[in-house]
Amino acid sequence: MKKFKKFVALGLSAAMAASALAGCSTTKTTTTEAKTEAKTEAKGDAATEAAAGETKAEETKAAGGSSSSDSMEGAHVFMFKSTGNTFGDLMFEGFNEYMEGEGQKAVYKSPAETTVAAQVQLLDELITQKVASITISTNGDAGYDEVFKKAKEAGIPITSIDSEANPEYRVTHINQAETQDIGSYLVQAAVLITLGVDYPEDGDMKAAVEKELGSYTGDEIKLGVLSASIDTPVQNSWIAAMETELADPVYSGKVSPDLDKKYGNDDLTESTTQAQAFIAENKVDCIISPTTVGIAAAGNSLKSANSEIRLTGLGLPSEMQSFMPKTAEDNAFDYVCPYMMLWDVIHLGAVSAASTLATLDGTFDGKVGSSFTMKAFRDYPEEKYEAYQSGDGTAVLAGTPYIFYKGNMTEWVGKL
Ligand code: RAM
Repeated sequence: MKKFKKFVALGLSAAMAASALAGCSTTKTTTTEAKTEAKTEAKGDAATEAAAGETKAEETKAAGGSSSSDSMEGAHVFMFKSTGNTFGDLMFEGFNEYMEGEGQKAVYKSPAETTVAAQVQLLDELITQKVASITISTNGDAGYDEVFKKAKEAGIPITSIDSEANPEYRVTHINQAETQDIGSYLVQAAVLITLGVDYPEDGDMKAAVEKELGSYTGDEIKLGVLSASIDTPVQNSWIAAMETELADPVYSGKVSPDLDKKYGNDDLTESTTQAQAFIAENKVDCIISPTTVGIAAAGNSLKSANSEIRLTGLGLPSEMQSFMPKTAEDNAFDYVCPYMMLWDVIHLGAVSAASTLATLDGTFDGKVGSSFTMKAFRDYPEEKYEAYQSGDGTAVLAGTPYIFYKGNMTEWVGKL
């Protein structure tokens, strides 16, 4: 019964998102693709470094009709972990569109470096400039208390998205999809890919894993993880969920419960170095990269090295198209990444905008049971979101993971 529900959830969400994303701006997609090609198609080290250098130079960027010199007073700030990350850009696209629709001004502000210190410094400046709200994906669990306290005292609400902020200071956390689902699906996909099994048409990867491992007598399968930073809350929660999945007796003696973990700090150059280390050591069968930067860097490295190591994780179809099958006729195993997953990043950003506006008008306080209504957004109808207990704080669930594989890549490449 549970499996059936999961299959339906995956199927429904893919269909929903396909229609929901039909209205994506083509201009944005073209820019994203061009940037991606420049980054991921960079063959030699020099070219890769040049692309990464460009990203670093891009200190902060303001969008939504404002420039960095404009007044920040009254603006709704969206802060990602660092600049140069399409995932962050797409979340902001949704955030900005929803805010603009409500006559509000949104500003994208992210540090060049993926560190707590760099975010704290920016936050401090923005609070002084009297911004209206802060929506943040954090680079770590600790180190924000002082600056978050300053925001609280100034009456500036903090909402976290993607990577959690301290429950004591945030109104709520906008959770992209169930953490355990993401961790479980990633492990299941990595095992099936290692065994050369296509994404099952019925969507039930766990049943396929049970069947395949039941008759598996080969060497113990070893999985690697190429993550963001060692401190990033969201990636660490997914890694913990992967370890929970691996503790299921179905994997016992067949798949190692120990993940070989490396960290590329969501930086193209560092992620490439770590992917190359996996190739040189040749100890893992499949790399799981739960970051869009890491998976694209690993795709490029594995493809260039013609490595036998396979890849899956959380990726943007537009950034992964050179490393994945394109049509149902393709042999998925001719490519380094036969299938992977993500969720509707643009819609996710819009949910956080709706949450923030409801907080500011006093109708949502982030406590368990408190709710807000998000107006119709693109092809999504109006929807109510309710806060639930999550760790020591609360969260709001924005979506579910979708699988990208040879059967639907063509459709997704232009959308996300
Ligand atoms: C990266 C970021 C982000 C993560 C996605 C999947 O862009 O690390 O935190 O959620 O990938």
